Amino acid sequence: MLSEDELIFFQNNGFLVIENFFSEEEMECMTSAVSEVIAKKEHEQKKKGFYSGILNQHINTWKYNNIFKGVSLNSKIPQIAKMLLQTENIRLLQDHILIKPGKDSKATPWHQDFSYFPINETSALTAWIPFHSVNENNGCLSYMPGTNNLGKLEKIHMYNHKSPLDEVNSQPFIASLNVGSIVFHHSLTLHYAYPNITDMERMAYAIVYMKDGVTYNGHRHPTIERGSFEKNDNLVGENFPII
Ligand SMILES: O=C(O)CCC(=O)C(=O)O
Repeated sequence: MLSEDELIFFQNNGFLVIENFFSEEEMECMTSAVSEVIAKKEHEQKKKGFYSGILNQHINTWKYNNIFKGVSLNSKIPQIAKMLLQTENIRLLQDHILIKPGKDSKATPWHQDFSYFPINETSALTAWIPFHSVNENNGCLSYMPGTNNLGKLEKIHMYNHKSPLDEVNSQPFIASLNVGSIVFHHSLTLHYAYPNITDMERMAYAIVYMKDGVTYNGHRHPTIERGSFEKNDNLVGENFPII
């Protein structure tokens, strides 16, 4: 499913773009699922908070939308995630629809996803799927190649635009993508999303997988029900389905 060169590329660079990954029908199906999710969530009051102006999200859509359940659990995506994480069993940590508002949105600052995950280990990755072509004008991602091999860098808060790039000696890779593409990135890969300066919202769907056996770091997180896990417990159970 992945070539040896693609695997090596991911190990060395921390991300992998696969073009023409989805057929038109698959994209249409997911696009209609996004509309369903948004219609369902429309009545919910939008909270102005942490990610305001950067990203609006709908988390854990797989729990109530069958299309996203199928895409995240029973598709070629988790099979590729297993190959990239070099493991037989993975678990779904979360999925989310990520909407970058048009016109006045801010960049998503440089960060390593690991800092925001509720896990002690770094063996996790994200599959990121845009619903339109994305580029520097409408919030595409940009990666610092090789940062997946630098370990955990200083935590960059979403509102702290201080650049961690002094620690990094490489040039960003701007992941302009056509519809139908997917990009995978490791939880340690430093990445950024451009502001969306177009009139249209930028819609993407992201799925986060972790290696089976990872443990809870004790921090509050939307996927962890209060009291359900103690620090250092294995993250198992129906909220983290094994694949
Ligand atoms: O979609 C975005 O703007 C940012 C996404 C991101 O940073 C991620 O999925 O890890």
